[in-house]
Amino acid sequence: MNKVQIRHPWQTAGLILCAFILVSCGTPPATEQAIVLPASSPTGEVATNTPAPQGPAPSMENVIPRPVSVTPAGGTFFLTAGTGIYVDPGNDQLTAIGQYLADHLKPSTGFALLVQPAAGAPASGNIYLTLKGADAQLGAEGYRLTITPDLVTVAANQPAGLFYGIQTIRQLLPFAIDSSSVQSGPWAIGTGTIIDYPRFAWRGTMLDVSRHFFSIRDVIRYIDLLAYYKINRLHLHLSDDQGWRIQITKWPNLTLYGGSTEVGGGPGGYYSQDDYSYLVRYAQSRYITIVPEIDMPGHVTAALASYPELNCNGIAPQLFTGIDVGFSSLCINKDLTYDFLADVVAEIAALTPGPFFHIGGDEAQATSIPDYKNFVDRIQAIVQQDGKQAVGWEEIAQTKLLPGSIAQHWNPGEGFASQAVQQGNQVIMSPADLAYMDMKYTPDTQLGLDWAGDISVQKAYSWDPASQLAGVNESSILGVEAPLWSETLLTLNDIEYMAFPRILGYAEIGWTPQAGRDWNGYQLRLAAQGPRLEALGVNYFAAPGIPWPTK
Ligand code: TNX
Repeated sequence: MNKVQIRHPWQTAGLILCAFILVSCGTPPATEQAIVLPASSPTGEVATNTPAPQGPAPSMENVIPRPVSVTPAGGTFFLTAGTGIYVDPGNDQLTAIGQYLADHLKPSTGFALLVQPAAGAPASGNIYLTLKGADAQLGAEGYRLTITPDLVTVAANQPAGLFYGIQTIRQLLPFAIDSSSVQSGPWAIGTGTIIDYPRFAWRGTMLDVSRHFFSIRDVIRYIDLLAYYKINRLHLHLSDDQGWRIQITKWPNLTLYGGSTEVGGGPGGYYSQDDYSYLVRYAQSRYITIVPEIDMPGHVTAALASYPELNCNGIAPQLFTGIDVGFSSLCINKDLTYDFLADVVAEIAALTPGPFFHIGGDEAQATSIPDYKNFVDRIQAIVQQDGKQAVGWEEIAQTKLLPGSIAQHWNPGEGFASQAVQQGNQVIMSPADLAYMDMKYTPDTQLGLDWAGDISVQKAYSWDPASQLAGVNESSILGVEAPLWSETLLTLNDIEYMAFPRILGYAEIGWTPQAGRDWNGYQLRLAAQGPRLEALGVNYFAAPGIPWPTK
């Protein structure tokens, strides 16, 4: 391993920042694996009714994100080999959700629970997922979970609510439920009622697959972990100076050449359009919307190196494997730039069912302000023509935003996001000094950067998105996103270490009403998640000071 010192210029905050990063070879390219979604039908034999085992259920108070309301009743429901999962008839989405639950319960219980249609509440001993009888108060993503000694019922207005109710059920079972091998049980769930719905519509995280490339296998593992905590947006940073990671059929060199390396000079990689579609579908099956980002007009060396004609002077720069920012720009006054972008946006938009397209827009120090404004006007129009809402880092709010465009606040030293609100647009909150998961936990953390300061687990949790920026309050906030930049991250293990456990806190900030959150209670709930993360094999940072039961 080489130890490399790199300068990170910081124009907007007026700071010069330094970072040490460890560089070695990168992750393998993604195109080779064929990953199969979980089986769509149960494979096991019909379960027989076994006598209910006895044993304690975990506290209902330990769910993360903390539900809106929890009312324990003091009894117990036992999941047994005879438990069936019943869903409303004639709805494929509900059958798939039921099967997802069965698939997740099978490895540790050894039970092959059957998913079956039911016109009404099933007999005693079963789980019932229904779109009937939910209150309007639950909205599109909320659920009501009712557990009696006889029945577990999740009622929601939309399938998403049932999916989130299932995540809660998983967390109400003993932590061994998350083990990948058969455990002895008993599988007890405390009785009571949970009423739950999210504070914000956007509960996201961003993964930078450009600075270092991560395989489809890595990303779907991450998606599965995000779903457990009810995160519903995965923003993929698909291009930057160091690498272009998504195939564009009309511009093949973007990936063939522009995707061929990464920070530190490793082999890079890219997603074929089939790979990307697979990821999108996989995320969809976990109620997660993929938000693709092509960063522009800066952060474009990989593109400029792949096509000389995109450069104002017609000369391609070298590929870039360092971590400086703010030095590259598309050629703003060339028509070809917009032909190129029209192709890129059209191809990605066609592969992306979600309504969002992220245009980057950050750190465009190599673009003049008038050029920047002109550029953002034109790219917003292109994105809208392809039927998507533009999302951009908050610098885009210096320009006239189209209705529906969204600004992402990241720079604690700037107030651009409030300009978006003044224009009637919404904001996603990702303040770097609180929400950047690539910041070190402590000065001793080996991975990560620290230009925005260290972010302890407590600091990551203890902020309210609605009291960060003057003029940006609850109603103008679409939600919260925790970005994970990958300058120093080479493997899935690295991703997990920086994201976990901080991301549980971000999930709760996005979901739970502010009045329902406090650090003292959260610490205890987080501690109780430790054994779950271990059962899931997550390489999390066991932050000192948290009362982890197993440490
Ligand atoms: C700033 S935040 C960046 C990224 C870097 C990150 C490292 C933002 C919109 N741009 O280009 O990767 O810092 O923490």
